[in-house]
Amino acid sequence: MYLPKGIATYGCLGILLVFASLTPRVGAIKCLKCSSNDDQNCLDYTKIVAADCAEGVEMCFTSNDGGVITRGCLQKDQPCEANTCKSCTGDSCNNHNICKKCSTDDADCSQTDASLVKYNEICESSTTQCFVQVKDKKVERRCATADDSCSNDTTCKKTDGSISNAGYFPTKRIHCYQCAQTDCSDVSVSAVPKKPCRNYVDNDECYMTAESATAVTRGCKSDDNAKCSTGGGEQGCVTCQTDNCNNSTYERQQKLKCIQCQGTDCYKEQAAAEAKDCEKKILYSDKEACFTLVADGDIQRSCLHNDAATKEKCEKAGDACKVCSNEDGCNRSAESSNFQCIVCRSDENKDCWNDASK
Ligand SMILES: *[C@@H]1O[C@H](CO)[C@@H](O)[C@H](O)[C@H]1NC(C)=O
Ligand SMILES: *[C@@H]1O[C@H](CO)[C@@H](O)[C@H](O)[C@H]1NC(C)=O
Ligand SMILES: *[C@H]1O[C@H](CO)[C@@H](O)[C@H](O)[C@H]1NC(C)=O
Ligand SMILES: CC(=O)N[C@H]1CO[C@H](CO)[C@@H](O)[C@@H]1O
Repeated sequence: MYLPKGIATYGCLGILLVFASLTPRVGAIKCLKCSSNDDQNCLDYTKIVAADCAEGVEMCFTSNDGGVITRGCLQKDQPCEANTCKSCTGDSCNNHNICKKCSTDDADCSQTDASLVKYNEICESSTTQCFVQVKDKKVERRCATADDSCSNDTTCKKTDGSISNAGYFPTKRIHCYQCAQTDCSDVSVSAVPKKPCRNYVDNDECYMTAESATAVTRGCKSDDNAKCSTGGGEQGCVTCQTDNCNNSTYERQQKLKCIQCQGTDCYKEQAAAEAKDCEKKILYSDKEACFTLVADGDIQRSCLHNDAATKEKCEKAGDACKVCSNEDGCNRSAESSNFQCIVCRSDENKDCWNDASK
């Protein structure tokens, strides 16, 4: 058969090229290649597509540099130290799962969501689960081991997927303002941290206590050395059960409105809409309250904290002073005047004219 020289040469080259692309190149493998520095997907191997390594490369690696995760082809002389790097043989073998790791000694493991990159840890394999648990009231996070098992899913979780042990844990735990002394005076002004409590216990509460406007302490009842650990029993301690509820200033504006009246018209039932603001500022530990006091042939309805003398009078009056805090104008119900008539006759008793008390 006759072929022009040129065609024969190109034909041969074409066959060679086809041949080369069909046979695997000796020693070249595919690895996952990425860095979490420029692609967060690198933390999740399922989102990374493997790519060819250069000729001669036989291993892949996943490395951790201060939380920055890098996956790639391990060059011949490239170091891969056991504590920060995992190497492996086989296509796409560097599909290690990534979890958060921090210990019970690190308060931030309990008090933050552990989202900081420094907590990233490379697990043994793609199927290694993430683990988070409460241990001695503190949180621990890491890659799970075969021995880890959870008996209570509130305080222990073993989960699939990358970074699946991040987030506040247990999910439902109270957050409180936590601070002491001057920077603690007004949480709306200074950047007072509001965060989960250091310890995790059931039915925890936030507290606030203060010796003065500049000596305020806020925290969690469960804190080691908490100033208020019994829940309001101690002098000046106020506790509460909702997130960041311990936010009061030393003195605060009252919110409750009270009926405020005195004299004859004050006996009858009052309209709740007539309730007025209680203007005096009260201490953080004072409970807002309205009162109705019937004594000495007079009636007074007002705010309990308006002045110290009235409060004292109300306390001394016992049942004659009714205190309430449940709603605006709660001190509105009718009171019987219960007045007594003085009975006398001036023809029998001269004093009856102008000094009837005798
Ligand atoms: C699980 O732990 C929570 C939180 O400590 C606790 O309230 C609950 O009673 C525990 N449940 C069981 C079944 O032990
Ligand atoms: C204090 O917390 C309550 C809710 O618990 C909220 O309604 C109020 O605005 C907060 N006050 C300040 C000063 O943060
Ligand atoms: C105030 O009014 C409420 C509702 O009318 C009543 O239940 C309560 O006993 C009254 N208390 C005072 C202090 O007047
Ligand atoms: C909303 C609010 O102030 N909640 C509580 C915060 O803490 C103070 C003092 O500890 C309580 O008096 C408040 O009820």
